[in-house]
Amino acid sequence: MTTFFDDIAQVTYKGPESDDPLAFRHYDPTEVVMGKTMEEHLRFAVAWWHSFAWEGGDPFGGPTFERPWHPQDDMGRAKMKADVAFEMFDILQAPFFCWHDTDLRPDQGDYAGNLATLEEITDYIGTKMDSARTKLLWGTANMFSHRRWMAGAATNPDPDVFAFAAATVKGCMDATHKLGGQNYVLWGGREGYETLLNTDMGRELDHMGRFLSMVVDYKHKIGFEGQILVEPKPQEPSKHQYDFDAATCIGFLRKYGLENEVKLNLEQGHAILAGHSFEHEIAVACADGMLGSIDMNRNDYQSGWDTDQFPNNTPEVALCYYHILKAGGLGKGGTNFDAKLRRQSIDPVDLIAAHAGGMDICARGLKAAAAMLEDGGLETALTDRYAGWDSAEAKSMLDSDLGAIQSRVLNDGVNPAPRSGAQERLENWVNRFV
Ligand code: XLS
Ligand code: NI
Ligand code: NI
Repeated sequence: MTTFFDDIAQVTYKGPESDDPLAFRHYDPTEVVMGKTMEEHLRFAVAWWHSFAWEGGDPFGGPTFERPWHPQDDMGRAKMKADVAFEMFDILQAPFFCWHDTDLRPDQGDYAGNLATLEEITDYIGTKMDSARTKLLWGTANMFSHRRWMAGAATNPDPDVFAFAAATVKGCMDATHKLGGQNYVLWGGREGYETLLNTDMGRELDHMGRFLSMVVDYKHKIGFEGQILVEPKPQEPSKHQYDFDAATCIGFLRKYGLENEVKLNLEQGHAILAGHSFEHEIAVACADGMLGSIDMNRNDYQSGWDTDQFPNNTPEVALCYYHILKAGGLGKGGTNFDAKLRRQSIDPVDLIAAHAGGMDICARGLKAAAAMLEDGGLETALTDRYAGWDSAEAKSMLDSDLGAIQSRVLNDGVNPAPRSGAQERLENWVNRFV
């Protein structure tokens, strides 16, 4: 046991009337909502990078968090960091966690050293998992921080960097598989460009497609039964990233024949950066059966940065879970808090409060979403809006051609009468639940 979270008791459900600052008011893991417990629906995960590896720096200043496992250049302290992580999982009763290789182990500067330390620390984490309730939602490789990745990983003009990336992903997939991970994620933070003046985009996309095919082949080779997910984000750190948004990723996956093998890990803040809402991104993925998992956070709407704050807006969250529930739920995916403290929130209790609050907001959103679905008002309005397409005549038009349709319009004197979209009535209806 470390002393990091000394005196902080397990966070438990105490109901909406509780004024305990560290209690769940909405997240009761055992409460059944639409046939499943909230724990089964939401599948919360803690992100190792934001909660334990990030030291509180920003572009203008260095670390603000002085944690006992800093500096993070030593295996002993990497293990202490893992000890603290599992103590936090226990306090929160967190069902899952997620990691990048670099969050877990100190950098050794070369591939063999990085692989050896990753194996050592993931063995250590594996023994901790034996006696914990917390499972691995996903693992991933950080192929964007070290300077070797500055011009990309799979899309790097240097084939040796491609090789280093392939070897890195193999090591991370092996570690994810060893720990029983339910997904493996690829986020292409440097897979894009800073300027088109030095970039052969078509070639880079072909390399990225081939790389992802190798990932899929390797998944089958080792019998990994988790999902392979790509995470869209339009920019930051690169000026332009190829996995721009859900629609772009789906097009990319189709181009390289990977649409049945790879799904999407969608993130609220990335949707905002792409000029979308989170529910837009979720709806795009759901329309194609491509929703894999979500990274739940929020951006500051004024700053224009990927600020990765904890979610705290019930109406926004409710509409996201509405689409998720409608599509049948998160499946093997989950709700990963890809969210970090503000750099002034330096106390250990801030970490607990941030997660407890985020879990509560998501639970509240889930309950509102379920109530909306159970009421059925939105669905009825949607069904009514498209009811004209239920007739055999309307359906047959889709197998027809422009000439035949023109004849019918002329013969029958088709002259459609506009109908209200009723947006305000629907918005008012939603507001009854959130
Ligand atoms: C960064 C991404 C990253 C991925 C995992 O913006 O959200 O944290 O989730 O590499
Ligand atoms: Ni992000
Ligand atoms: Ni993310």
